Amino acid sequence: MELGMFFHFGINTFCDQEWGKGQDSPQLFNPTEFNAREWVRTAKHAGFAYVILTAKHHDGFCLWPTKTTDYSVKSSPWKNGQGDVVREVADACEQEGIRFGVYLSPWDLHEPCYPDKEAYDNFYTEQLTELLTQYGPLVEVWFDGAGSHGREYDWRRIIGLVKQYQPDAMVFNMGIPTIRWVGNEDGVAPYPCWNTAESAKLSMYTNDMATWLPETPKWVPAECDVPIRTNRWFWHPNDEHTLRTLDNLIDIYYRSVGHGCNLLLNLAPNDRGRLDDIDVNRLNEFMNEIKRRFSNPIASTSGEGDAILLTFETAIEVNHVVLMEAITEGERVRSYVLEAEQEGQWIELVQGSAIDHKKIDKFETICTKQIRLRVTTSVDTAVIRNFEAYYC
Ligand code: FUL
Repeated sequence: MELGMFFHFGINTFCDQEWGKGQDSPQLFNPTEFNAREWVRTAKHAGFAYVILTAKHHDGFCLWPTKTTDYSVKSSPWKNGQGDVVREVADACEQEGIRFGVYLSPWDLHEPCYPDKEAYDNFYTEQLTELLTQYGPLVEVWFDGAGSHGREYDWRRIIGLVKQYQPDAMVFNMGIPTIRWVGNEDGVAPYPCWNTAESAKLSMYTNDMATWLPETPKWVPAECDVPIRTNRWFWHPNDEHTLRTLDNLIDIYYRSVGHGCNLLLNLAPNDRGRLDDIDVNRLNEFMNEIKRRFSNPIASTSGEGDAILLTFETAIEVNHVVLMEAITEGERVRSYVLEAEQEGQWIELVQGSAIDHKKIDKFETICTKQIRLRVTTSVDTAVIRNFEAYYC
């Protein structure tokens, strides 16, 4: 899917803070111009395929009227306690034809039973069941490891519920994950970033590795999460200066999607329940530039085997190649080179290892009539579903 949009919204939005302690009054929650359709349209318009909403962050405040606690929208003045943020965002996603997922923090600073492992497992699984059963198909369930260092939850039961009610949902980084954390909050993947792994970091705040249950599949692609305002997942007043630059976002794209991973970019709705214009404008500027660069290939092809040629009508300037492997067959390519033909000679442009779902290679502009992909190591016949050249 390549592109997902994260929305961090909750009691923190009204308190100028990132991590509430679970003591902020629900009375503060009052997004008077709340507009889920606008959030989702913004994501859709920018070309994003899915949305993840923080149904409950570490402070324990629930954005849906859960039966498990009063610490929720039910106790807020918003819509006289009759509102449901999760419902509105889920419905907007359905209307816009974009997929929807939820973040439910295991760490809960409000819930009095949190220290009692068994009681909290019951509480948490009840919350999760509400989310899994009442809001339509979910694309992903985001289990955040922050704050849970050293804590064992009943993962077998938790994952059992996901499998029972949302068997197609991706599971993020905990229990029996199907998608893993890339290991930083900068939105960038190392290269190569293979889709197979046996572990990943638990969170930003510890060097511990997440303890995955033994039946975790080895195929656990990485998701690169990053906020559009540096180090700000939630909205804060007067911090427009933290908005990432266009160049920074483009670099993030090359190093996440361009390294074969999913990018999960966070936009933080403000205390009126709207997106700030400057964030939306920067997002559109960013995605317009990506579309400008990568919508019109000079030529494209596909094929199988050790050498694939991409031939142009006449000699032309080229400075990018986008490769895509048919990863339904696995990541077979282990190393490759790209070469351009000039006066009968093959000149090396790039050496790479993983191609995976997508690899974006950028190189010095060269004028050529043809480019060749040579797969130098592979574990089986390379299946290249797309090989495109661009001049950006
Ligand atoms: C982290 C959290 O502590 C941050 O607040 C944020 O939710 C980020 C996506 O994950 O672990």
